[in-house]
Amino acid sequence: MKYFLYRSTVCIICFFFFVKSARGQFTLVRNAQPNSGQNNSYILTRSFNQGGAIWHQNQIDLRDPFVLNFTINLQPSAGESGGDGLAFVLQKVSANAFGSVGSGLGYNNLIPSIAAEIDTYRNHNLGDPGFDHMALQRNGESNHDSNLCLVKPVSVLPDGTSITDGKDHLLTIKWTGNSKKLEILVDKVSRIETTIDLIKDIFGGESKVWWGITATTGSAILTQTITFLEPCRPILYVPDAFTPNGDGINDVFEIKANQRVELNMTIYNKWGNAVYRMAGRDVTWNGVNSEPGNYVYTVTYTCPDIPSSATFSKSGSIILLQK
Ligand SMILES: [Ca+2]
Ligand SMILES: [Ca+2]
Repeated sequence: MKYFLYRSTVCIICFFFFVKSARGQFTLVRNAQPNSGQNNSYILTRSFNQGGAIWHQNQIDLRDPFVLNFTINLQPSAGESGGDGLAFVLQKVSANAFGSVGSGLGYNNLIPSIAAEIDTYRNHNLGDPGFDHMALQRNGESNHDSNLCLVKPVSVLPDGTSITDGKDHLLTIKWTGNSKKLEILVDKVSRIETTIDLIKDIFGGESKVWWGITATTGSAILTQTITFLEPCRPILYVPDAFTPNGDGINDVFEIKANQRVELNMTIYNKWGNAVYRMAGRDVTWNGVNSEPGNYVYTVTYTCPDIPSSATFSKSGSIILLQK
């Protein structure tokens, strides 16, 4: 049983490292600069024909669920609408990838990749509609008439007004991991929702990818400021056995997470009957009055502190060993 305890201890150390490294470690590309005085805030463009990108230094694993939140602020020059815009991108090209400035929004020609673009400048040759739009594009193709356009353009803001208003807006990326649902929200309102096997169909079986934001200008100016907020990237650590014999080692079945989560756990016996339920920020089962043998747990969980958090789920088997 020492093995289980040891593994738990290592994982607890992992939690803190993971949480610490989840923010503030971006590689800045081309014109991207820190937004001085603001934590985790970057200005990607501020003049004509610029391009900037921020890529997190740690790849994200698409087998795990996550919710990423950014504040985006697109400020045009006085009296102008501004261009070109930005994109949230997952890519497998490099840690400092960049396409080109102008209409490609910095994600064009990145293969393999998937990009949720926020496009504020109409390019007729790329099928752009006449309003600020969001679309989901595959493999660096910016043209919405291409079959690499996975979700056709919709207005960025739910009310159809322009996002180049110099105000802060919340951009949320939700990925459910195993159930393969990708959702993009703006100001907590869903704009794109699709089911897609990112690992198999986009990244050729690779689950770890670079993630970040690209932004460009061309003949119009936008000051594009991106601030990365605390993410919801819960990883659960669940033992696969416990020994409720009172010796102080692995006496209790306990689910831990790498960040603050709300958990809702149910334990089932081998006949599929629920024998125990517990909800809260820590969930445990002491196995008292239960026979040794195989059990199954299911747990749903969410990040209570993170805007637009999703509810995730996980299940597996547990062995209650002889007392
Ligand atoms: Ca455009
Ligand atoms: Ca477009």
